[in-house]
Amino acid sequence: MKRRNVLVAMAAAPLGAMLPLTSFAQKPIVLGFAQVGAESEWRTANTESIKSSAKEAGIDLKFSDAQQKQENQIKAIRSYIAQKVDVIAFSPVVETGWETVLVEAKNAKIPVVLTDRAISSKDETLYVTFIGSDFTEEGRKAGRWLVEKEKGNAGPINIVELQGTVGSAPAIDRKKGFEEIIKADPKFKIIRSQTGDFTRAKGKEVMEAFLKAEGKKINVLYAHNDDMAIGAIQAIEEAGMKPGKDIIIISVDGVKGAFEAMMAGKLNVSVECSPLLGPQLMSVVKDIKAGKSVPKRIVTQESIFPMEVAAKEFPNRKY
Ligand code: GZL
Repeated sequence: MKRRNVLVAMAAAPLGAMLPLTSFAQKPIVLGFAQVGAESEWRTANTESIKSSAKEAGIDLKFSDAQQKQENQIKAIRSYIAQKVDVIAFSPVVETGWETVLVEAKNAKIPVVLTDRAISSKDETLYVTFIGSDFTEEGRKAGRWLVEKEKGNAGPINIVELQGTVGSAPAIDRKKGFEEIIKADPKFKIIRSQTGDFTRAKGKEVMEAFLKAEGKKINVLYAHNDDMAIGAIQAIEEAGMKPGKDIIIISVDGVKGAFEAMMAGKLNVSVECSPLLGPQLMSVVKDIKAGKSVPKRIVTQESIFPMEVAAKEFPNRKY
């Protein structure tokens, strides 16, 4: 275009068109998230919370599902480093084995946020903050509910336990918190304890084995999540026993499936573990990019839902 025309064209253009675009349209923050998998209702709700919150926050989310395999999560974190994302966040499937890849992220000057589950590394400089529940307290809440429930019963009270994924923070800490409370009274005995890997299918399979081995000796099931408890309920019914009556069932998460089981009288209590971590994660990611300081630990506030309140609480449930 001739010089005159260019000048005329610029004069007519709206002011914004004359400044470099970057001064108006801030480049979106790029967040790489390495999710555990899709093993439970809790995880599905957690993924939904992260994706919808990223969209709402205008954050460009790169998301991966590791099918509960640590090597897949490590691969995803390495790909985010290679893509030079602004922030990396992940829910460590197990507590150990993260130092090498997190040192790579640190050397690449990419801040890391832990959500949902913790790591057991001594080097706290490998991550900015950990946003998630206090799993030990969740285990204590389960134990306290049982102690209260059985206070008039001389015992013995035989408990079978479906543990979460071996080596994961929730499995380790929910066991620890529960045992801390019940060890005060010798009438409580954990007679069988095995992992159901947080899934319904495995929870059912292991409960079938418990029933075959111990049958009517079982008084209580403590499941580290609702999905395993729901699988176990099927096994208990197929064995001709009444879940929630012949066997008292305590679980954790507070997902919709647990409320349905409680309203049907088949589950006695679910300790809440909120998966709705998306909003907190996005606000922390923005704070980190803005250079603000962020607390090392952000604990999600949670409750406990016995079957007696399930019907009233159910309409309020968001996951
Ligand atoms: C807890 C989360 C656990 C849930 C399970 O924060 O890591 O993993 O309790 C899920 O349902 O599979």
